[in-house]
Amino acid sequence: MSKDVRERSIDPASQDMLDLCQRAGLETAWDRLEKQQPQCGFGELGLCCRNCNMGPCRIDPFGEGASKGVCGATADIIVARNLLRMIAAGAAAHSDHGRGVAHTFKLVSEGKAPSYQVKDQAKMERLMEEYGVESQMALAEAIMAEFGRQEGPIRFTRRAPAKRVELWEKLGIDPRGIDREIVEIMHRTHIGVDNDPVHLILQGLRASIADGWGGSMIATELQDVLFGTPTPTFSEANLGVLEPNQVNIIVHGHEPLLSEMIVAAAAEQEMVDLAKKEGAVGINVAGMCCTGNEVLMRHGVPVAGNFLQQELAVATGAVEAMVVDIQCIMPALGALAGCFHTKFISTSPKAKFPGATHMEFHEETAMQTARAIVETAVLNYASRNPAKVHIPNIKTKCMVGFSVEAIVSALGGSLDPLLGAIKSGAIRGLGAVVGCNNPKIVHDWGHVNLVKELIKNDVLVVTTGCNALACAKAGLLLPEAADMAGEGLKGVCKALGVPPVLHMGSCVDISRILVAAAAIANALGVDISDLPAAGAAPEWMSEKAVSIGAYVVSSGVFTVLGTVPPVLGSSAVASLLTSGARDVVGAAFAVECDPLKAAALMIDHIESQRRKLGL
Ligand code: SF4
Ligand code: MSK
Repeated sequence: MSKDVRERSIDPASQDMLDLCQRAGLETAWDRLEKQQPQCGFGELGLCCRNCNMGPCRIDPFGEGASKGVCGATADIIVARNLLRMIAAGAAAHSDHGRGVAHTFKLVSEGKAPSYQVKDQAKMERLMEEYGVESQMALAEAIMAEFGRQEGPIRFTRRAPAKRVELWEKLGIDPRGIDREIVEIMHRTHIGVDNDPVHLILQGLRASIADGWGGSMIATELQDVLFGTPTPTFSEANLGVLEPNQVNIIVHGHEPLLSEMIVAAAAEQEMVDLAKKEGAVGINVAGMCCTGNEVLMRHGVPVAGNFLQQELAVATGAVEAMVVDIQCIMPALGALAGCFHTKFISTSPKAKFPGATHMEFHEETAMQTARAIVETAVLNYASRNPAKVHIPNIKTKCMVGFSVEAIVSALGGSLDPLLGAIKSGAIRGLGAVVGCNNPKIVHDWGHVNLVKELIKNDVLVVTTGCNALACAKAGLLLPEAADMAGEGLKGVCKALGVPPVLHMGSCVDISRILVAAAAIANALGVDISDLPAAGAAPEWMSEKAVSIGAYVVSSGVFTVLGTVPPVLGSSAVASLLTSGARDVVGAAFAVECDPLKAAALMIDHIESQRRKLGL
C-alpha cells in the first residue's frame, strides 16, 4: 500500500479503496484538493468580495495593496458579509429540507400522499398541543406558516430555557419567520446596505437560530411523526456492508422522504424475485451520509460510509444504483459512475447532476418512483463486471437511534439518573461532536481521536452526521466501547447498557441535541450556557456546518472547529467570534485542528462550568 493513503484516511476500508483508486487512475476528492494547491489566500481569509460588478475586490492582508473595495468596504465588512452568506446558505439548506418534510406532512393530512402514514401518533399529538391546534391539518398549516411568518416567534424556539429566550429578545435576535431571516441576510449583504460587522453578525445569529430551533427542528419532528421516532437498534457500518452477491443500492443525501420508500420497495417479494431472476441472491440497500443516518436509525439499514466515502463506494464496482436526493452529493459522481456499470440516479426536483439519470420524486407518487428506481437497479445487476468488483471486507457493528425520547427511556423514564451522574461527577459533562469530513484533515482522524479523548475523560458524547458514522466505523457506538471510557462514564454506560457515544441522527437532528440541552438546563434551573457542555465539528466543510456552529453558539454552547473558517482576514470578526461573543450570547468559538488539543479545550470548559455550578 502506498504511504499517502494513510495520510488521507485512518479508516482501513477507505485506505484499501484509495489504494485501488490510485492504481486504477480513478480521481477522488483528495486528488482534486491536491490539484487546487495552493488554494486562494484571499478566499481562505475571507477577503474577496463579488457582491457587485464593480468588483471582484480583494483586500491585501499585508496592508501593502488595497485596504478597501471599490465601494469602500473594509476587510471587516467583507469578511462579515461573506460569513453571513455562508450562514444563509446553510440555514436555507436545512430549512428547505424541513419545508419538504412539512409539505409532505400537509399532503398526508389532505389524503394526497398515499405512500405515507403517520407512524408516531403520540408525537403528533404532543406537537398539536404545543401549537394549540386540534387537527392534523391545522398542525400542518401552522408549521408551514413558520417559514413565511413576518413576525415571530417561531414556536419551537420556546423550547429553549426562558433565560435564553429573554436574552435573544434583548439582543434582537429572536427570529421571525425562517425564510424572512435568510432573505434579510441576502438583503443586508447586498452592496451598500448593512456595513457594520457586529450588526451583520447578530443577523447571522438570528438566521441560524431560525435554522436550529426552526427549520432543522421541524425536519426532525415531522420525520419522526411520519417515519417513527428512532429507538436503539443495531446495525453495521463501512464499505464492507456492500454485498458481493446482491443488488446494491446506495441511498445518499439528506432527506428520508424517498429513501424510506426505497427501503420498503426493495423488501417487496416481487422485487426480490426479480433480483433472483437476474442472478442476485437479494437486494441490499445501504446508506451514505445523512440519508444513511435516517434509514440507519429507523430501520437498521447498514451504512456504507460518510461524506468522503461516496466516491470510494462507487469505486467498489459493486453498486448497481447510487440514488441521491439533496446536499453533500459530489458532482464528480457522474463521471466516476461512468467508469463502472453504476447508475447514478438523481431524484430531487431541486438537484440535477452531470452524468445522472433523473427519476424525479414527488410525494404523491413516491412509492411508484421508489419501485421504478429499485427495478432499474435490479435490472442493472447483469451489467456488473465481476473483474472490477472489490469490496473491502471491513465493517463494524454499531448501536444507533438515541432520540431524546429513547435516551429518557434508557434512563428509566426521566433525566434524573443522567443529572445525578453529572452532579456526582461520574459523568463530567456532555460533548456534542458533529459535522462533515474534509480532505484537508485526514479522513475520520479528527472525529475519532477527539471523541476517544472525550470519553476517556468521562465526557458523554452525543453525535450526529458524518461524525456519527466515523464513530460507528471505529466501534465507538457499541456498549463495549465503554471499556475505552474513564471509570465514571464506563460505570454509567455498563449500568444502562448504552455506548459512551450516543448516535442521535442526521445533521438536522442536531435539533435533538438542542432539545436535550434545554431539558437538562431546565431541570437544573439554569441557562444552556451554564451547562458543563461543549460542541465540536472536527472536520467540517459545508455551509450548513457554519449555520450549525452559529446556532449552537447562539444557544450558549462553546464550540471548537477543526478546520479554519474563512474569517481570519478580519481580526475584528475573528475576535468577536472567539471571545466577544461570550459577553453577548454566553458562548464563543475556538479553532483547533489537533483533535487532542480540541478535546482539552472542551474538557477545560466543562470543568470550569462545573466549578461555576458548584459541582
Ligand atoms: Fe467590491 Fe464593494 Fe462591490 Fe464588494 S460590494 S465587489 S467590495 S465594490
Ligand atoms: S452529511 S453536512 S458532510 S455531516 Fe449531513 Fe456529512 Fe456534513 Fe453533509
